[in-house]
Amino acid sequence: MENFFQQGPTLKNTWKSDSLLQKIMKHFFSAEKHLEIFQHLESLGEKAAGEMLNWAQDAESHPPVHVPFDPWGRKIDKIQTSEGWKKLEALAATEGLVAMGYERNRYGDLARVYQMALLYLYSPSSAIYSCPLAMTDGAARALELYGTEALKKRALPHLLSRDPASFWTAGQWMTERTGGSDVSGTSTVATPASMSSGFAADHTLTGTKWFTSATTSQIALTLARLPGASTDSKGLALFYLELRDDKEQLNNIQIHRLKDKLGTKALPTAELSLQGTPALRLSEVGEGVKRIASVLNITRIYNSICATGHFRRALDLIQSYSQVRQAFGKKLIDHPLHQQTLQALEADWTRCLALCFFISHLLGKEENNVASPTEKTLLRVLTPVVKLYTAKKTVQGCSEVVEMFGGAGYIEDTGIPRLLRDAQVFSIWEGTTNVLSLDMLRAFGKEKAGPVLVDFLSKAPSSILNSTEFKVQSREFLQALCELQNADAQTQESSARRLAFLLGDVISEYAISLFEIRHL
Ligand code: MFK
Repeated sequence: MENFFQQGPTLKNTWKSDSLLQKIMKHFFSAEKHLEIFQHLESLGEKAAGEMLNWAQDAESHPPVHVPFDPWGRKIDKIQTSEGWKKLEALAATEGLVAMGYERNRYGDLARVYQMALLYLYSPSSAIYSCPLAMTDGAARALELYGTEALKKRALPHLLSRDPASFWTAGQWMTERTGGSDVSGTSTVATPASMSSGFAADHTLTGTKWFTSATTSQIALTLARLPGASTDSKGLALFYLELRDDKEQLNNIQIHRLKDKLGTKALPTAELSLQGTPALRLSEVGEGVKRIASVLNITRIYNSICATGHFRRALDLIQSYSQVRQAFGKKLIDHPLHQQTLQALEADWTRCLALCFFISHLLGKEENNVASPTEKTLLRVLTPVVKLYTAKKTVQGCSEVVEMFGGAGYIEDTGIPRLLRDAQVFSIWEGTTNVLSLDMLRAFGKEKAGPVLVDFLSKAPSSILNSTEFKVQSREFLQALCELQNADAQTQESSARRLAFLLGDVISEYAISLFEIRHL
C-alpha cells in the first residue's frame, strides 16, 4: 500500500448535476419557450466547475492588501486585489448577475428567479465575490425607491451594467464600533453643506465605519446623524456617497486597515474614517433605518441563495469523495450509516433550496407590483426566516461535511476547511440568527403576519395539504404560534428563535411540495 494515493473529489457542471434546481426552473420556465435561460444556466454551471475555480483559488491565495502610502510617503490607501478577484468581478458583470434581476420588461416577476439561479451557481465558485454583488443589488433597489431622478440616471446604469469597464459595485456601511446589530449608537455626523460634486452632495460625513465589506466599491450607502437629531436610531438618515473623485482619489476617506477574518479571505473588508466625505441625503431624519432595510432585505435574500449554493458545493464534494474513498473494504457510499448521514444533509439542503426560490418569486412579484397583500406580508415575514434558516443549516451541514472527509477535511490544501470558515459568515452578517428572529417578531407585530400565515397555510392547494410532512410541520408551527400570541413580551422574545425555525420548516415543506422536489 506504499504506493497508494487517495483520489480527491471532483466537480462536474454544477447546473447539469443539480437535478432539483433544474426541476424548480422547469416549474417556473418552459424548456421550449425559455431555451436561452436553460442554456445560460448550463454555460454558467460549466464555468463554475471550471475556470472560476482557478480564479477563486487565485483570489484566496492572494488576499487583498492595503497599501497606505506611495513610495514617497503620500497617503494613497490603495487596496490591491488579485487577478482572480478581478476576473470574478468581470464575469459577474458580463453574466448579468445583478442586471438580470431588473430585466422586468423581459421576464416580469420571474426576473428574480432567473437571477437567483445564476447567483446560486456563481456564488460557491466566486471566493465570495457574491458579497459586493449583494450590496450592489441592494443599493440599486434603494436608489430605485428613494433616489432623485438625477441620481438614478447617474448610478443605476453603472450598477446594472453588463460591461466590466463601466460596472460599479456598492458598499453598505452600517456597522460602527458601538454596534452592528444595534445601530442606535451610530456616531457618524452629517453636516449640511452645498458641494460641487457630480452627484449633487448636500452634506459632508464625519465618523468611523468599523466593517466596510468590499471597500473597493465605487459607491456606498450609509447611516449618519444630523445635528440636533435624537440620539437613538430614530435620529439617523440614509446617505449616498462615492468613494473616489474623478482623479480616482478617495473622497476624504482614510482607510485604517483590512480586517483579519475567520474566512472570506479574498473579500476586502476595511475599517475606515469619513473625514468630511461628500454625501447626498436619501431620507428624512428618522427614516434612515427603514430605508436601509430595503437594502438589507435584498442582501438577506442573496445571503440565503449563497448559503444554499455553498451547502450544495459541500455536498457535491462529499458525494464525489464518497464514490472514490474506500474504508473497511468498501466505498464510503456503500456504508449504510454514511448513506444515512448524507441523506439527512441532502434533505436539509432541499429545504433550503425550496425556501430560496419560494422567496425569490415573492420578491419578483413585489417588485413587479403583482404581489397580493398576502404575498407582500409573506415576503416581509419570511425574508429574515429564510436567511436565518438557510445560514444555520449551511453552517451545520458544512461542519458535518468536513467531518465526513475525516482527516482530509481538516487539512487546508484540500480546500475543505475553507467551506466551514466561509459558511460561518452566513449566520453573522446581515443579521445574526437572534436578530433575525426578532425581526420576524417585528413583522408579526407590525404587519400582523400571524393571521396571514394561518390563512395562507390553511388555503394551501390540496396536493400540499395532503402531504404528511406538511401536516406535521403545520400543526407544530400553528401550535407554537398560538402559544406565542398568548404569551407576554419577554416569553415572545425568548421563543422567537424556535418559532422562526418552525416557520422555516413548514414553509419549506410547502415549497417542496409546490416544486415537487421531495428528496427521497
Ligand atoms: C454572500 C451574501 C452577501 C451578503 C452581503 C454581506 C454584506 C455585509 C456588509 C454589512 O453591512 S453587514 C451589516 C448588516 N447589518 C445588519 O444586518 C443589521 C442587523 N440589525 C437589524 O436588522 C436591526 O433589527 C435593526 C438595525 C434594523 C434595528 O433597528 P432599530 O431602528 O433599532 O429598529 P426599529 O426601530 O424597530 O426599526 C426602525 C424602522 O425600520 C421601523 O419602521 P417604522 O419607523 O415605520 O416603525 C421598522 O419596522 C423598520 N424595519 C426594521 N427592519 C426592517 C424594517 N422594515 C422592513 N424590513 C426590515 N427588515
